[in-house]
This record gives sequence, C-alpha cells and structure tokens, in this order.
Amino acid sequence: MNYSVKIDKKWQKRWEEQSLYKFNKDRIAKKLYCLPMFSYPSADKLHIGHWFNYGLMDVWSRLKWMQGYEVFQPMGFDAFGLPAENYAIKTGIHPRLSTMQNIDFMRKQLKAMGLICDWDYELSTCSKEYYRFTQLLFLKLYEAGLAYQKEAPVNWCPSCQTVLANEQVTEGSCERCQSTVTKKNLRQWFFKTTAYQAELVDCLKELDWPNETKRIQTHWIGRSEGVYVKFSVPKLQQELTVFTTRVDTLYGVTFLAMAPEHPLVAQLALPEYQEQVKQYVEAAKEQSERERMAGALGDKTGIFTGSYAEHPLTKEQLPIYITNYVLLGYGTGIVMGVPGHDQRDALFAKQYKLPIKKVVGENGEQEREVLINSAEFNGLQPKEAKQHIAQELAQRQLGGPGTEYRLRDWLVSRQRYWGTPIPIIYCPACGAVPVPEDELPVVLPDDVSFTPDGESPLKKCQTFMSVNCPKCNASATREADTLDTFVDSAWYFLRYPDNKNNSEPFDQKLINEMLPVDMYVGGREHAAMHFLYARFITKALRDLGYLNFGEPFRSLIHQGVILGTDGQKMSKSKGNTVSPDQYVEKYGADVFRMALMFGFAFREGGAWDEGFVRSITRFVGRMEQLFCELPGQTSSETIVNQKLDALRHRVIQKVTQMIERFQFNNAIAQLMELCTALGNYKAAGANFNKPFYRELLADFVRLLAPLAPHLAEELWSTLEHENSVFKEQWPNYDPKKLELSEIEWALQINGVVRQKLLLDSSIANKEDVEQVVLASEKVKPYLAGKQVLKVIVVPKKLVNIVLK
Ligand code: ANZ
Ligand code: ZN
Repeated sequence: MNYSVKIDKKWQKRWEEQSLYKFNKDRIAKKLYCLPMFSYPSADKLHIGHWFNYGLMDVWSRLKWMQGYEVFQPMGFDAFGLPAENYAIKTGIHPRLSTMQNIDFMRKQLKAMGLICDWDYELSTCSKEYYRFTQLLFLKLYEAGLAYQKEAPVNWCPSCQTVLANEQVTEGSCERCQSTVTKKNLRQWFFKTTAYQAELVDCLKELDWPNETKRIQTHWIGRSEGVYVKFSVPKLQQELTVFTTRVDTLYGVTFLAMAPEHPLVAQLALPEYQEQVKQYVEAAKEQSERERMAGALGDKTGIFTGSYAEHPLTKEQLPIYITNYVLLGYGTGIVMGVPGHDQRDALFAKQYKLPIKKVVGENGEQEREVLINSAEFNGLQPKEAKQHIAQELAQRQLGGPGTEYRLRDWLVSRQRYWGTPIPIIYCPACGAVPVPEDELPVVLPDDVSFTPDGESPLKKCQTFMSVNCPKCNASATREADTLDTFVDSAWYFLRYPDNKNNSEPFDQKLINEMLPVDMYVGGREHAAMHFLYARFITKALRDLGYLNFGEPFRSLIHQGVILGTDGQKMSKSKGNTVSPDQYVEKYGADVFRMALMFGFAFREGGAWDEGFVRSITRFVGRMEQLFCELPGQTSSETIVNQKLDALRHRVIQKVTQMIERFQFNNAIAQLMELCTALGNYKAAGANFNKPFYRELLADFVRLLAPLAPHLAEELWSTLEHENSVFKEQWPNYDPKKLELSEIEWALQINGVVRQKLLLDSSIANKEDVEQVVLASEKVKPYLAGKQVLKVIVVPKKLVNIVLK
C-alpha cells in the first residue's frame, strides 16, 4: 500500500455512503458538542490556520468519538462583513457572489480534510434562513429593553466610512485600516451589555478557559471597587459626585476635574468664563480618543470654570476645571484631583499652578505608608483609612461605596451594506416601530450601490427604504443600518443543532440538551469581543426564558498561529504563505495534518518548516512496512514479548492523555516509538509471535485513527477488517502491564558491566535482589574462588558485586 490523496478520496466516499458521521439525535445523552470557530469565507480560501484549527480539533473529536461520545462537530460560515464589501468596492463583484463562491470553494477544501462533520448542519450567517432569526433576536432584545437607540459620540473611521465599536479601535486607530479614528455624533443602536457586567465577570471562574483569556475578559469589563464622594457647589446649589478608588487621599484633593461633554459644564461656567469654556469644549470634541489618551501621559489641558466646590470634610474651596483627560463615559465623569498621588492630576496641577498636597507618607519609625495631613485619620494605613473615611462620609451622607465598570454598551449599528438589516421602521407618527415578527426576514436587497460616501448604502435604495408603518400604515422608512457581524456570530452555536428549523431559531428542549458547547477551539484574537458578546447573548436569552444555561462555552482552547518559514506572519505580499491544497494533493490530507501536529505545540504554533512533512512521510513509510510481508510464526510458545507489551500499554495511556490535553506532538512521538519497536520486533524474526504482533498492529491502527483517519482506515482494512475503524472502541491500557513483569538489570563485577540479567519486577528490595543475583546460574562463574565483599544495588538498574 502507498498512502496518498487517492486513499483520502476513497475513504471520504465510503464514509459518505455509510453516513458514518451522521449525528444521531437518539444518542443525545452521550452528545459532545465540539465547536471549531466558524470561518470567514475570504478570498484567501482555507489557509494553514484553518487547517491547524479544524484538522487538529478533529483529532480530539475523533478520540472522543472512539471513546463512545456522540460527537457533534458542525461547520459553517461567518459570511457577512466588511472584507466582502471592500472587495466588491474594488472589483465590482457583488458581495453575495464572491461570498458564495468562496464558501463553495472552502466547503470542498474542508471536505478534503476528512473531518467528523455532519454537513446537514451547515449554516451561513448571510442566508435569509439565518439572518431572519438574527433579526428576531434583535427584536427580542428590543422588547426586553436590552436593545436601545441613543445619540452618541461614536468612533468614526474616515477611511472605512463607518462607525467602529471601542473594541475595533486600537490605540486610537482603526483596527482594519490603521487610520486615525475621529468622533461623530449619530443615532445608533446599542445592546445593553452593561446589564450583565457583574455576572460577566463573576461567572468566568466557573469556566475551563485559558487564564489569559479570562484575564482579558476581566480587564475588558474592568470592574473597580471604590467610593462615590459628593462635593457641594454652594453658590449654584449644585452637587458634584466623583468616583474614586483612592478615598484615602481625600485630604489631598486640591481641585475637581470634569469631562468636557459633562451636562453640568454650561451651568458651572460663570458668565465671564463662558466664552472660553465653550471654545475649549468645542476643541475637545474634535479631539480623537487617541489624542485624549495620549493626553493622559503628555499634555493635560483644561480650563477653569470660575466655580468652586466645597471639600466635604475640610470645607476648603476647590476650583472646578474642565479637562480632556477625564472621560464622560466612566464613573461620574468627574474626578477629584489629587496631584500629590495621581500622576495625571500631578501633571495637570503643575501646568495650572494648583497646590500639590501629600497625604500619604512614610512615618519616621514605622517603615510603612501611613496617612499624613489628614486630620483624625493621620497614622492609619491607606487600606484602613479607606474604610474609615468611607464610613465617615456615609454617616454624613456625603458618599458611599460603589462599583464601576469600564464596559460600555455594545454599539451594533453599522453604516454598511453587507450585513443583517436592522428590523425597525421609522414612522413620522409612531416613531421607531419594530417589524412584526411574521414579516421577517427584512430581506437585504441585492441591487444596491455600496460605494461608501458616509451614508448607509441601503439609504439610497428606495425600494428597500420606503415601507408602510406596521402600526398606522402611513408612509414610513426603514432603518438603513445593518448589524455588526459580531451579532451574527454571537448566537451561531445556538443555531447549528437546529439549523433547519423554519419556525423558530431553535427548539428550546433540543438546545438545552445540546448546549453548552463542550469544547470550543478558536483563535486568541477573539478573547475580548466574540466571547463577551456570545456570553452576553446567552445570558440575555436565558433571562428571556429560552435557555436554561448562562454560559455558552464550557471549555475553551486557543490554537497557536502558524508563521511563514521566515518566522513572519504569513502574507501574500511577503510571499511566505503555505497553501494547504498543494501539500494535500502531493502527500495526502493525513500527512499534512500530522505534519502540523508534529511540528508545533498546538497552543503555541510557530514557523512552518518543510521538514515536518518529510519527517511524517518517512514515518508513514515505516508504518506501512509494519503491515507487509509478515514473517511466519517463529516462536515455539505463544509467549508475548514482555517489553513490547509493556510499551504498548504505556503508549495507549500516553496517546490518550496527550490527545485529551491537545498535546498532539507528544501523541505522535509516542506512536513513532511504538512503530520503531514493532519494526524491530518484526525484523528480528527470532521468537516472532504472529498473533501477538497482529494484536499490536490492531492497537496501533486504533491509536493512529484520530490522527490520520484515512490512513488508519486503509491499514485497518489490510488487517482484514470489514468495518470502519471508527466503529471500533478506543483501546484501553492495563495499569498492571505498564510496568514490565521482568526488568533488565546490568550486572557489574567490580564496576565493570559483564551481563544483562532479567529479574522479575516484583523483586525490588536490596536483600531479595542480592539473594537472587548471587544464586543465579549466570553469576556463579564470576564468583568462583572469590570472596564477596559487598553488593551495591541501584534499584531496577544495576547490581555491582565487589569481589576480592
Ligand atoms: C482620586 C485618586 C487618587 C485616584 C489617586 C487615583 C489615584 P480605575 O482604577 O481604573 O477604576 N477617574 C475616575 N473617573 C474618571 C474618569 N471619568 N476619567 C478619568 N479618570 C477617572 O480608576 C479610578 C480612578 O480614576 C479614580 O480614582 C479617579 O482618580 C480616576 F492617587 O480618584 B482617583
Ligand atoms: Zn405609524
């Protein structure tokens, strides 16, 4: 036999004919939902990263399959989004057309991988059957008050001509095109992720997820425990509340600072300051988030309002400033300025010549920080002081404890064409009216000019826009924005198991049995957004009564990134891309897949190397040798080779463990060792026990099956089995056999190795070893006429007899 892509095709055909991977809902009690992150149908087609994700997750899934689980490993496409639209703008090819072509191509490629997959469950987010329910989800959230509209300064990318979510802005630039992001006021749709902020942090501890990902989520949600403190503005009979995490520094406050957009700004600015303040506020609005963030380190600008607030405890008069480094969206949008202890406040105070007061310092004798210049709180350590001061404020009703979150509501409107239309109608009389559920889907029209000009492309499509109000039948217009594609992907795992359901997004009973997802495998780059959104949607649907669980993904693993041979990220322009298809054609899917397993730690990835394919090709060659021209029985007895048998049990144990832990490289190394040992046994000829050897081959093939499914099937058939190896059970190891029943010891006489001795492994303690060795026929000749001075025993390794 010679393994090649032909063998892949042969088995893929058989599997399909036998419907081998059909998901059997009758065995739902044994279900295992294995979810590889679905892919974006891009023009680059299936690249090596997909292979690494899908091919290797399939190894894990196949192990579970052979262990008796009913594996559900569906495939689908995250098919809406900007790249298809940008491609269309460049080439004139309609996004629907290019997306469909890419999907067709990628489906073929995916099938060539030979995955456990029931293709009946395929879905694509850009199909009406899918986005109809994305729209329904929107309506349900809207009804529940979890989707709302507000005018808000939003991140605007002047180059992509679109609003960006905070998560799509990295250090002030657009994630996609790196242009500097500016601000723009638009009426937008939001999902109220903040309604679940506490739970979104708290539930992380239940999850079997990488710690780093949990940390990123926690950081993104950004919970801060602190205190609200009220400062009164007696002249204006106003009260300003600040949020601080350092209430211990309350006696060090020398000014208040508020965000330029704060609604009280106009009121606080005294008449003679109004003009300047107005100018400052206008200028600040023009600043991008990036400039204001940079301001946090460098230039602190601000302007005095003319007003003063009163310190709640000392009654000192504190000037109120408007500054660019205070953000409206966090806390109360007002900060107590403590230049003695906060770096940003310090920079600001220096620039505006404001007093700087130290209130925490070292106390002479004790070498730890304590409060100073803080009246009756002097001498307390900051931690205690926080409690005492908070108590004092609470008693006098001047403040109280509070928790703030950095998380913002999720902005879901996109001024883009290639996405799910938002099912809302604007009526001059009734306002925003939801599209009635039985009128869904609101179909995305094909005939639209989507060249960006700052407006939603759908706005220019009259046939789409004009509609009658569902409530009063007056002429009305549709919402022209589409949904962020992260909305599509925030619920796809709920649709997969019931993808053909035409009356509802999913059957509740079924979905509650099928989920949570047992194992989710996908890239780290989604650590912040996708996981957070999917978790939010799951919690919202639970509270709306559709789901009986609140976390979608029980276990999560991130695959590493495969780089070009030069160690750089693969890209066409660098000419360092590796095309999976070419390898599959030449060597077969299993060789390519094993090369990926062999070459990298799954979670780490690394630089691609042709050598991996060569190593695996040689390995496959050696494997094939094991199966051909078996020697006849040369062993008189039916005894098995102890050493080989122990190795078999150890390899079964290790391969199982290694696959379970996604350490595929170690699993392959184990199989290589077994392969070599089998080869040696066969080559030696002497004492060859054929039934024993065939038994070992059968185990070998079963162990190989998850890693190289086509090859394993072929080898299985050479062992004269009719059935698929995937109808077989995963081999078990016998813990008793992990240890050799006989152990090989080196016999030394006066420190020189003379013989090898096979001793029963039960012989362990020094006295027993000594007794057995000295009585052994093999040893006697050395002892003749000599006196044994002492016997040195290194357990399970060597015996050294010192003679005189
Ligand atoms: C006084 C103080 C003294 C502060 C000190 C810090 C250090 P985290 O930990 O991220 O929650 N702050 C509050 N609201 C703000 C806003 N809207 N824009 C910018 N800064 C704001 O940060 C909480 C701290 O950030 C708060 O505690 C406040 O400054 C500032 F030595 O109050 B602090
Ligand atoms: Zn109306």
